[in-house]
Amino acid sequence: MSDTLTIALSKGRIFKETLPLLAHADIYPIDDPDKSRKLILDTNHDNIKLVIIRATDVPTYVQYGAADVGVAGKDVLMEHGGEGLYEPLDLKIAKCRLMTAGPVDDQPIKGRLRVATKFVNTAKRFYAEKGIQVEVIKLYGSMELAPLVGLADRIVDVVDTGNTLKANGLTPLEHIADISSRLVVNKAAMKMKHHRVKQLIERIAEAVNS
Ligand code: PRT
Ligand code: MG
Repeated sequence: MSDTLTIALSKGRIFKETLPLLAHADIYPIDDPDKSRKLILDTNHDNIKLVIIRATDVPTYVQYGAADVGVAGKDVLMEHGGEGLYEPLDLKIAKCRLMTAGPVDDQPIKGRLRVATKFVNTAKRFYAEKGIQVEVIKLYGSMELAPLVGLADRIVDVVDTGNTLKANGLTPLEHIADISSRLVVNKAAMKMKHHRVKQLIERIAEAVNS
């Protein structure tokens, strides 16, 4: 392990909403990920780097120690599982709800319920706990389309305003979990870089609570 502290973030809302929290820890990226093609961003500290990756890849990078610390949605963490990770802090950013949804004009469903989602493990767990037999169909995006074209009866997706569901003739049905983004830490880094990681967690916690 080097003396560099690597922080994994995804572009978009998580990056934007994490910036003020990092600023409170006196960490500022030098490059703007929307303008730069760099995947590793320098910061105002020589020994702190930001890696910019897909939201769903953040737990993997942190689990394997390719990043020491990361920010990931609870939806992504529920789906990935907690192996190799600590989850010390709720950042209370990028809030939404994980829901099931279906057509507004729902028809009685014949046979086994078909559920389209990128959250395959979470969906299976949710319906299994309710004792409902489902066929889960893995998608990588635009889940809202699946019921419209007869691919599925239900979707499992994160919902914020609900506008995307509404625009596609869908309505939220069951609440699975309240979602916000979490700070995750590689278990080995928590030991080997204890002082720096602890300090970072404390500064970010202060920012969250202010
Ligand atoms: O976009 P990409 O495929 O790379 O990955 P991603 O969609 O997982 O990443 P990103 O950056 O879009 O989301 C990162 C995290 O933000 C998610 O893991 C969630 O924890 C959180 N988050 C908060 C959301 C939303 N709000 C949200 N509204 N993630 C996605 N959405 C989607 C929603 O599914 C819908 O399709 O945005 C669309 C608009 O939502 P409505 O309900 O406001 O219409
Ligand atoms: Mg997205």
